[in-house]
Amino acid sequence: MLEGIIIKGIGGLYYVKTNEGLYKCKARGLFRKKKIKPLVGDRVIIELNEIDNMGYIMEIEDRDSVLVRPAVSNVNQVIIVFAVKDPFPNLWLLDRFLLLSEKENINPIICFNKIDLIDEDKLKHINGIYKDTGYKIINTSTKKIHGIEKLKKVLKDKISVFAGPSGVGKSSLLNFVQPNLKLKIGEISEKTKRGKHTTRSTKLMELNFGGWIVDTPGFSSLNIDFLEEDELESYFPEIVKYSGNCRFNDCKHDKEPSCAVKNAVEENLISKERYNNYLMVLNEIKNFRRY
Ligand SMILES: Nc1nc2c(ncn2[C@@H]2O[C@H](COP(=O)(O)OP(=O)(O)O)[C@@H](O)[C@H]2O)c(=O)[nH]1
Ligand SMILES: [Mg+2]
Ligand SMILES: [Zn+2]
Repeated sequence: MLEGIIIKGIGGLYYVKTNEGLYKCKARGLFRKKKIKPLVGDRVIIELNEIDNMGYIMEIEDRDSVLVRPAVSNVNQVIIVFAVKDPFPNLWLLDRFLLLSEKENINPIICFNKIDLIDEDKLKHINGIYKDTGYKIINTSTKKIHGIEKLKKVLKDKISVFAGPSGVGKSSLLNFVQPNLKLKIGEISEKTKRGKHTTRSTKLMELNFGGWIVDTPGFSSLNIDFLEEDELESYFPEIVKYSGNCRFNDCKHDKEPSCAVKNAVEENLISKERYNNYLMVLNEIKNFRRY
């Protein structure tokens, strides 16, 4: 019996990293009967078969979390990487990434990369938009080598998913975190390569200072049609902070009078950008619920 973690799964075969090495494993038939599918990220107990030197997954430890896309269990955090410039930061998209992490119950960390491309005032402004969310923010640059140590500290001993649009510097950052990863820089996005290898399997990459990185373009889908109007505010930490003081219990912080959230926006306690994005998502939900 050996303990390990599933780092890759291909066609019913699972690669399990243990203290004694990497083993190709099959899942015990019992799992299939119970309709349990082992996931990358699962902590498992395996038994080795001397004859074919394969392992069998005998037990799967209870999962702390399950991310659907990419399919990984036990993810501790998602590092949402956006460039402050080139490409221009689409904060509306960033907010969607944050929404998804909140929904999946996975701690988001915002990483603003390419800070060498803007001046300090601009950086302060963009950081300020997220100040009241309470999310950890890490400013980085791979050109000026800034923030890499901070990033490493956050990644240590955790399972982290890197998410964010292409071209923001995810691969560059990871290469600085651990040079032997040798990820290709400036790779065209997965989508444009259609035809070649469209289905990339999810894989955990081990960090030599402890921890795991999920090698994937991140959340592949930013569909938010799973959101309900009533729960939306619960995914905006800074809105939750004030919504209890609205006059109406079911206040959506839109056109309602005596709204504590709108007051907080007026007093700069909630950033206008975040509030506007909240309204945009709210309207989107209202629209698709109508059909
Ligand atoms: N100015 C600047 N450019 C960067 C920085 N990090 C990455 N880049 C550049 O941004 C481009 C995209 O980087 P890449 O790591 O492939 O982005 P990915 O698509 O998110 O993995 C490359 O041309 C990198 O050289 C940075 O901190 N500052
Ligand atoms: Mg890349
Ligand atoms: Zn309100």
